[in-house]
This record gives sequence, C-alpha cells and structure tokens, in this order.
Amino acid sequence: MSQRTLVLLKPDAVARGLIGEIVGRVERKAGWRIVAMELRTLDRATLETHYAEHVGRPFYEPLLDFMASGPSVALVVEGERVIEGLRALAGPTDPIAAAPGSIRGDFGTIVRENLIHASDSEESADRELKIFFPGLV
Ligand code: RTP
Ligand code: MG
Repeated sequence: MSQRTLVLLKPDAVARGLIGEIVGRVERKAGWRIVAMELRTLDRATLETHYAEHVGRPFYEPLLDFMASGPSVALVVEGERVIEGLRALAGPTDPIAAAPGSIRGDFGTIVRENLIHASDSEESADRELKIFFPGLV
C-alpha cells in the first residue's frame, strides 16, 4: 500500500548537521521516494496548526519555541507503508528509550530535541501534508 507521510527534520537536526545522515537513511529504504523537500524556519501559525493536539500540555509552549528557533527541513516521503516505516526509523519519542539504530536512539538525548517528526497515522498525514505542502499534487 503506497502512502505519503510528512517528515520534519527539527531545528536540532539541522543545527547539528544531520540533514544528510537522516535523509540518507530515508533514501536507502527500498522503493521510497522523496517527492518534496524544503528548508524553512517554521512560523508560529504553522506550528500552532501542526501541534494543535498538544495545546495546554506543559511541553506545548517550549516545544513551539524550540520548533521556531531555527530552520527545519520539511519533506514528503512516498512509498510502501511509509507512515509506519518512518515512525520506526525515528524511534520512540524519548530518545533515551529509543533503540540504537533508530534516528532518535542514535542521535538524541532530550525528549523535546528529538530530531525528527513523522506523521503518526493516515489521518495525520493527510492533515499535515496540507499544512506544509498545500500545492502538492
Ligand atoms: P512528533 O509528533 O514530533 O513526531 O513526535 P511524537 O509523535 O513521537 O511525540 P508527541 O507526543 O506527538 O509530541 C510531540 C513532540 O513534543 C515534544 N515533547 N516534549 N515531555 C516533554 O518534554 C515532551 N513530550 C513531547 C517532542 O519534541 C515530541 O516529538
Ligand atoms: Mg506526534
């Protein structure tokens, strides 16, 4: 089942020079394709829409400040079961709990600065792709 998912390389990943490392892992998965990719500093309105499910949580404001602190890379990846696959490549939210071999497990220590976002379901992917790449056909 071919799908599309929205991936963000968060500001920590970009600042640490990990774009190539992370994009390389995505590219090497057989049959997956990057169909859009852009470096951009995310504005507050975009982040509020994207993270609406977390409004009111204690980590919400620091998360938005962090996500607006520098450029991110937004990309759309297409391929077989890519939604589940990108979540597996990323690893669990807490990098200390993430296994080595996953992106968060290999490079992260701080929950907030966990390097990557990937849509968590088909519904989330549909919603998030429209936020970040409204013109994509
Ligand atoms: P994401 O949405 O970024 O792909 O990550 P996720 O599904 O694994 O995690 P989620 O629960 O949706 O949380 C969104 C992001 O908020 C930050 N966070 N900080 N306790 C904390 O300080 C905390 N909890 C979550 C992380 O950056 C997480 O990825
Ligand atoms: Mg999430």
